[in-house]
Amino acid sequence: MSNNAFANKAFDQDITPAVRAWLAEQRAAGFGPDQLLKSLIDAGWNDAAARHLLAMPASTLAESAQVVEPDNLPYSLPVPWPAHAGERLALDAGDCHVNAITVLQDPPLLVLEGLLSREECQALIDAAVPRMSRSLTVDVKTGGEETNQARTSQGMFFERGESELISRIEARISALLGWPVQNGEGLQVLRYGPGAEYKPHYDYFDPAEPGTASILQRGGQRVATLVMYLNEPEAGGATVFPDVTLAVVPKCGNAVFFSYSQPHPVSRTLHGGAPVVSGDKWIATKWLREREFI
Ligand code: PD2
Ligand code: ZN
Repeated sequence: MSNNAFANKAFDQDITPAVRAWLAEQRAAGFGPDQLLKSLIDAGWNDAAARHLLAMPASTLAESAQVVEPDNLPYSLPVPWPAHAGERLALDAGDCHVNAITVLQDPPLLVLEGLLSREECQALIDAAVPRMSRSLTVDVKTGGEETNQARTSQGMFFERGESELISRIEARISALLGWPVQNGEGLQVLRYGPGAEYKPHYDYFDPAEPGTASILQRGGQRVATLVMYLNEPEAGGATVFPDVTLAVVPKCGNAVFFSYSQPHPVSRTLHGGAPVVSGDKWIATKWLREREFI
C-alpha cells in the first residue's frame, strides 16, 4: 500500500480532509486519545478504524490538517433530528406525541406543537421565578460569562435532572430528538418584559474566537437549539430567522428546533427574539452539544 493510500483510508473509513481538520482542531483544543476515540465511535466509526486513525503519525495527518472543506468551512458534525420529521405530522416523544407543523430543510428546522402541557409551562415558570437574574451570555473572548446589551431579558438555569419536572422534560426532548440527555446543557428559562429582545445571533461558538477552545472542553460544540414557549405575549416576541425570513410566533407549549452541523454562517441559523411589544414572553431553551456536557 502506498503511503498516500495509507494516509487516506482507515480500514474502510475515508480519512477525508474534514476528518484530518477535525482531528487537528480537537487535539489543539486539548482532547486526549480516550475522548477522541469516544467521539469517533459516537460518530459511527468502528473501534479498529478509529484506533488506526488515532495512531497515525502526526506528520502524515498534518499534510492537509489546514485543508478543510471548500471555502474554508469548518468540519460537519452529526446533529439531532426526530425520526420521521417531515414525513409524519405526529412525532414520538416517548411519553407523548408532538406535531411538527412547519418543516424546513436548510436550515434543518421544525416548529413543534404540544411539546409541553400548559401545566408544565406554568410549573417551569413558578420554579424559575425565585431564581431569576439579568441574563448573561457566554463571552467567546474569554470563555467566561458577561451581561449583553443585545439580550435584555432575565433568566436562570436549571441543573440537568434537578427535579422530576426537569427530568421528565429532558427525557421527552431526548426521545424526540434522538440525542442523549447527557449532551444537553441545563435548561435555561428567560423572561422578556415589554421592549426586551434578543438581537440576531448564532448559538454555536465561533471557532475563530480565542475563548472557544475552553468552552468546547465541556462537551464540544453546540449543534442544535430547542426554544420552548411557556406563554403567549400579548404582542411581539416572535423568534425570527432573517436568512430564511421566518417568524415563529410564541404559543404556550410549542417550540422551535433547529440544528447547525457547521459552526459557520453557512448554517443559515442566524436568529433573534423580536422585541416584546406588550405583555411578557417566557421561554425555556435547551442547547444540545456534540458530546456529554459536564
Ligand atoms: O426568545 C427567543 O425567541 C430566542 C431568540 C434567539 C431565544 C434564543 N435565541 C436562545 O435562547 O438562544
Ligand atoms: Zn439563540
